[in-house]
Amino acid sequence: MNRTVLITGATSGIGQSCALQFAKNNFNLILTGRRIDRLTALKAALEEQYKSEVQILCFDVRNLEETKQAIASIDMTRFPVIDILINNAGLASGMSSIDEGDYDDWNVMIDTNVKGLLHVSREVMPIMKRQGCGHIVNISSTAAKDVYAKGNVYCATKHAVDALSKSMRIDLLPYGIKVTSVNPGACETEFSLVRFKGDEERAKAVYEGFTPLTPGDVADTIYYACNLPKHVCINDLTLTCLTQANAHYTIKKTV
Ligand code: NDP
Ligand code: 8X3
Repeated sequence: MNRTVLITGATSGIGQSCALQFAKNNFNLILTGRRIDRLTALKAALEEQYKSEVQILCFDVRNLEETKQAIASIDMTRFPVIDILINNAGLASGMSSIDEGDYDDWNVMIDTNVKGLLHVSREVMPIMKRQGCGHIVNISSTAAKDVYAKGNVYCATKHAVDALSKSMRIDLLPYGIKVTSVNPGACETEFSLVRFKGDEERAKAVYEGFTPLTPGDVADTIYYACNLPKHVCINDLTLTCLTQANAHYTIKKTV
C-alpha cells in the first residue's frame, strides 16, 4: 500500500518539488493551494506520469472554516492513513524597517505562516493520533534561527514556527508522531516575487551573483528526513547553499 503525504502550498516552489519527489517514489498525494488551475494541472501531470493517487484541496490556510472543510473532505477510502504532513504554505510580504512596516503585510505573514500552519496542523493532528503514527514536517527557514535587516516580521513568524515545532514534538511524543523542522536558506522559487509583489527585477536580484538552493534540493532533503527508520527522527535540519552562512550572511563567491 502506498504511503500518503499531504503537502500544503503545492502550487509552486518547494511544495511543488516535494509533490514531484514523493510521486516519483510512489507516494499518494493530497495537495493544497489557492490556485485551482495549478492544482488541477499538477494532479493531471502526476497521475499521468506516476502511479500516484492525487486529491487536490483548494483553500486558503488563513481561513479556519475553509481549512476544516478541506481536511474533512479527504477521501478516507483512497487515503486511509495520512503518513506525512508537510506544512509548507507560507510567504514573505514586503521588506521594510520595522518602524515603517505595513500592517497588511504583517497580517498576511502572521495569518499565513503562523495561524495557517496551526489551522492545518490542528485538523490533521487528531487524525494522526487516531492512526497511532505520523510525521509532521514544518517548513521553517534560516530566518527562524537569526534575523536580518528589514526581515523583522517574516523572521518573527519563522521563529514562531520553530517554537511550534518544538512544542509539537513534546506534545505529540506519546503518540508516535515525528516532528521535523526544515530550515532552508535562500532558495529560488516564487518567494521573492511574492515578497516584492510581482516586481520581477527586484525578485531576480535577490539571487544574483551566487548559486542559491533549488526547490529540488530542499525537496530531496525533506524526502530524506521522511524516509528514515521508524525509530529515527530528525528534529531540526538547516540547509543553505555553499555561499550562505546564516540568515544574514551570504557571500557572492568562495575564494
Ligand atoms: P512559493 O511562493 O514558490 O510557494 C509558496 C506556496 O505557498 C504556494 O504554493 C502558495 O500557493 C502557498 N500559499 C501561500 N499563501 C497561502 C495561503 N494563504 N493559503 C494556501 N496556500 C498558500 O515559495 P516557496 O516555495 O519558497 O515557499 C514555501 C515555504 O518555504 C514557505 O513557508 C517559505 O516561507 C519557506 N521558505 C522559503 C525559502 C526561500 O528562499 N524560497 C527559504 C526558507 C523557507 P497559492 O498561491 O496557490 O495559494
Ligand atoms: C526565506 C529566505 O532569506 O528571505 O525564508 O529569509 S530569507
